Amino acid sequence: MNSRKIIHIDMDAFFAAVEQRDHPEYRNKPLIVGGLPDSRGVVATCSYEARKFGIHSAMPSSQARRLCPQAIFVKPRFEAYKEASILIRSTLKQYTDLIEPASLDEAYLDVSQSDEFDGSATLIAKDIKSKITNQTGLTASAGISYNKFLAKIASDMDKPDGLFLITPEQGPEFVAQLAIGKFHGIGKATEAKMHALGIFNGADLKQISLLQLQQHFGKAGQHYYNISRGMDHRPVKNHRVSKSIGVEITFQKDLDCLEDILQQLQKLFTNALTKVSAKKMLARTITLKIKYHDFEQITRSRTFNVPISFDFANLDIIQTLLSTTDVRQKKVRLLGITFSSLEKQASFSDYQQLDLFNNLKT
Ligand code: TTP
Ligand code: MG
Repeated sequence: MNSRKIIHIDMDAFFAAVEQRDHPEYRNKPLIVGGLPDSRGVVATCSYEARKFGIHSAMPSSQARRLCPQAIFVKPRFEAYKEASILIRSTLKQYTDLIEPASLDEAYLDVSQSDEFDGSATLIAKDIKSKITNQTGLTASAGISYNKFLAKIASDMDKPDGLFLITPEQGPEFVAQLAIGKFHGIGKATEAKMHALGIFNGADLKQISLLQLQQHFGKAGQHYYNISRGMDHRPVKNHRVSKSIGVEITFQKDLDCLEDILQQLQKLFTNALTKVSAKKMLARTITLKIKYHDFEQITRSRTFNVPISFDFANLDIIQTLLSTTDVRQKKVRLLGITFSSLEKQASFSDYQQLDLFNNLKT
């Protein structure tokens, strides 16, 4: 079997690195981004200079200050991180379409089909790293391996500014010595459960039968069985954002009554907009599609300056769109409503980590 070539890119001390880039006075200093120490806030992340003091993400900021009184504390500037993240993603897109963003500061790439650098994933990763640094002024670490599980672990091995390869030959041995708490996807609760079962590293995990793993861990059992052998078949999935979302309906009997047509279109409007909002998207363009009984097909669009919402006077919009069609003269076989010019509803909705800031009092 030909093995895949997966690269995992993870930015170094991401929020803190953006702050140090934008504020030279913070460079080479212990810097903490998150809640301020006199609030009940927590550390979102900290510079590598601060990590030497034992400070890490999710630690109460007050504790961080005790560990390092001279540390500089700053509040997060999410828009700046989002901007950097967009720039990083556009850089990654220059290498392959098969990119799976995992958070604002990390992504998987499948470069199995890439023939750049004679197909060397390590050289591609090196090039990605230097391009990211040129374009954003930030450093990234890259992990290279034959699956996502190992690529993710590899990107953590040589941080910051790291480059680490785990080959198919090294994979199983690498996993065998790895402490169970270092397995990505095994959280604190599962780690404790594994310890109670006498599982402390990959080699211990490999000793447990698939059946037993399934009994103890349910559906995840198969995944644990696989990763203890250095195997992970999950594909790199690019959540390609659809350019449009719509619904259409073909009638058994052609419509010739304007009232019926209006009623159908209002229903389609609601159904299509429900789909848009279920995807946590907003749309500014609406397109009406009509296929007449003679199979002639037309579309009519309108774009608004603001997102189209359920409160919109949809009947007015529909009537405007219909006004330059032949619905009064010709019978209608199919109607469709599509929304486009889509954007994400909330700029950070894909970013669950930020829950940590819920109790941020400043
Ligand atoms: P990470 O990649 O986990 O951390 P990092 O980039 O700061 O440091 P490194 O990868 O070099 O170890 O997370 C990316 C960003 O996500 C981080 O800069 C801040 C944010 N974050 C939180 O807000 N809360 C958290 O608990 C974690 C882990 C990260
Ligand atoms: Mg990171």
